[in-house]
Amino acid sequence: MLFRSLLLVVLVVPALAQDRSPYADSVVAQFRHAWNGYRAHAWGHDALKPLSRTPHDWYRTSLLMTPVDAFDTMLMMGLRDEAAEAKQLILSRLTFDVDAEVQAFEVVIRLLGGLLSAYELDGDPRFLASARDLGDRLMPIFDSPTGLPFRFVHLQTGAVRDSVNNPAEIGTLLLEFGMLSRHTGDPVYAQKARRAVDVLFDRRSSIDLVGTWIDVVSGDWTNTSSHVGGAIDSYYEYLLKGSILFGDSSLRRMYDVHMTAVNRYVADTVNGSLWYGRVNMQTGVRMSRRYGALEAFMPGMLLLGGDLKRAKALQSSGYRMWNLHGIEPEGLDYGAMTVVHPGYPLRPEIIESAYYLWRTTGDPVYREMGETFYRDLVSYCRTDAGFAHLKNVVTKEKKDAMESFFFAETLKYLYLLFAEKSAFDLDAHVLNTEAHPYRKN
Ligand code: DMJ
Repeated sequence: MLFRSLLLVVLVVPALAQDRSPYADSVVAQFRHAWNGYRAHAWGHDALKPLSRTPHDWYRTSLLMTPVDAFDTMLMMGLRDEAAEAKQLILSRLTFDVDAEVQAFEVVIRLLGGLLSAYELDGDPRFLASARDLGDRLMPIFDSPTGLPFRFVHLQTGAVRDSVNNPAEIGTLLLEFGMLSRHTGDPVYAQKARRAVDVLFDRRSSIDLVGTWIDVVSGDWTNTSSHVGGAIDSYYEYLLKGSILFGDSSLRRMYDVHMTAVNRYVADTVNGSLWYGRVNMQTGVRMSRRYGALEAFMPGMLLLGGDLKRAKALQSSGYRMWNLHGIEPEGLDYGAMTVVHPGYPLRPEIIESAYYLWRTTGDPVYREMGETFYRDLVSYCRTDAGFAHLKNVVTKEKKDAMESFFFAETLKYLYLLFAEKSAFDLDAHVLNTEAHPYRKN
């Protein structure tokens, strides 16, 4: 009997690793449901408010956040009609010649990233022209005395503001500006983004950590809390992904310098479970035991960087965090196992990590985790017109918002987790921090 079960495992597990789970089609149906809500109630706007069924725009004029973010997911899911209508909307209506002061990071990862991947996947040069126009309008952010970018720029006047910026918003321009240079042949975009990263790296502390806020005019840190959550997270992610996408070993060395310090000071083991909390960047002294939905990207990044052991351990901790209330909170005190920030804005990171782990190990436990995430999302967040954020993961009270990254990332990673491996050639691509794929060469 034991022999038969073992034989079954040996025969079935490798086959399963290639299989498409029935959940894949179910995720596509949920994507359609959310897109139909956007179509019916928010067409041409940035996003749908799924409870009031009204549109939401970030600025005075819509920049089509949802269609641009959603387009490559549609192509991956084989939703040809939806992709055709999204393409038509984007190419006929999207303009960056608007009276708006935008947050560079957000438009870079969602719009510049979405347009670049649309260009690679679809081939229409109008996507690249639009990406270049946006890139040119963003360039004034780099005109600071240090070369570190400002946070906001006016798309028509080029006026910049907010000299205090953070590592994530400084470092997470590397892939998009690098790809813009690759596709246009103009090196200036890559050079500016790379210089910003070099300057930031040089501002690291003597123990090789970065803080949360830095003044781009003086180069001084204004907040010295060091962690792997929002405001720092994708700086580390882009050092690693930049090294892979551009074959740049110096970026890999920078990543390794930081990860050695992060694993020494920021990593924290409580009752045998691995977490990453908050410490002072200069001393390494622990400031708090906070982990959350954003930090949950970390297992995926650790895995991509070759650290399978920590990736698995941290994903198990994240899964405990999720199961505490049946859906993960924005902030958890992992010492007391209590919620400190109760919202859930449909974030993808824990699913992204499950995808990388599944894709690499083929261990069914990661698909099972994904099934839990998926079922809970549908149970608690689905509405008649789409999916809604939760104000509170304990009470499950909803909030009237559906971020565009729900289409770009959350549903894409769920789909890829359940689809057959060949649905997307991860080995040939790097996914940006918004899950937009770029070809390695
Ligand atoms: C996305 O816009 C990106 O993944 C970003 O790096 C972090 N926040 C959201 C998703 O949670």
